[in-house]
Amino acid sequence: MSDRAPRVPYTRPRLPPGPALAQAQAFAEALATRRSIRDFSTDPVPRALIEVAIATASTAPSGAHQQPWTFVAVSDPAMKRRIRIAAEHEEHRSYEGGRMPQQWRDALAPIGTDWRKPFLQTVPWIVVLFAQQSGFFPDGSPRRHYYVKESVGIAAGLFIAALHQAGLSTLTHTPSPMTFLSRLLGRPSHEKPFLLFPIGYPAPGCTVPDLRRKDLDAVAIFDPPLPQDEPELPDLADMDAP
Ligand code: IYR
Repeated sequence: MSDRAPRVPYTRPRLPPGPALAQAQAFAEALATRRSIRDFSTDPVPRALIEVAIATASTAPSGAHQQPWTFVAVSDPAMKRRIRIAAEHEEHRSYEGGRMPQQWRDALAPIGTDWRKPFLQTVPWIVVLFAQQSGFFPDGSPRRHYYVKESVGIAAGLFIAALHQAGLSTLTHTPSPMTFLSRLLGRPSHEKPFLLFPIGYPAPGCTVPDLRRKDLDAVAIFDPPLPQDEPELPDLADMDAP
């Protein structure tokens, strides 16, 4: 097929199982110290740290390698103030205006959140991640994007890990609805706001809820048994026939 991309060799250094496990465990322990915070220090964060975290996020796998994400980084105090006010306006309507069902409020009670989002104004950086529902062919015509939520979700995970590795903290914030961000940040209609990340260092005296993470047993199943009533397998040889 003529449209197939040229291929290049790919190898990785293979560690023996012992060192591999030690390296993987060290990574797991490092990520286990990550927490979402809401009390941010006002200390400045160099732009280069944000840039490298975005570059790391952008290594994520994506549907048809379309990389359907835009990271908008904001340090301008006037823009942060606008974002805070608009977010609090929406959140107030959600928390206090009956837009949030009681069941949802109950689920959030242990976290102790409310409509107030002062950190949006005081953090050194806000990064808003947009999901591109479509993009463009080189001739400028629209090009559909595939598996956008999956792709952007993976990029968000890598972004959070990269920030943590840089000694920074963040919060996966979802002021709802988030449409005000498109207008404020001047994004086109084919991009939808996906997540908002306030980024900085924890403030002195910062606390987090005393949460526990689920054990491996509660989140992983290894080798489930084949179902008893498994039907005969189709003959794959038929599928290769011309
Ligand atoms: N968007 C609201 C509500 C909220 C929802 C969930 I699910 C959370 O884990 C935390 C908050 C807010 O940001 O306060």
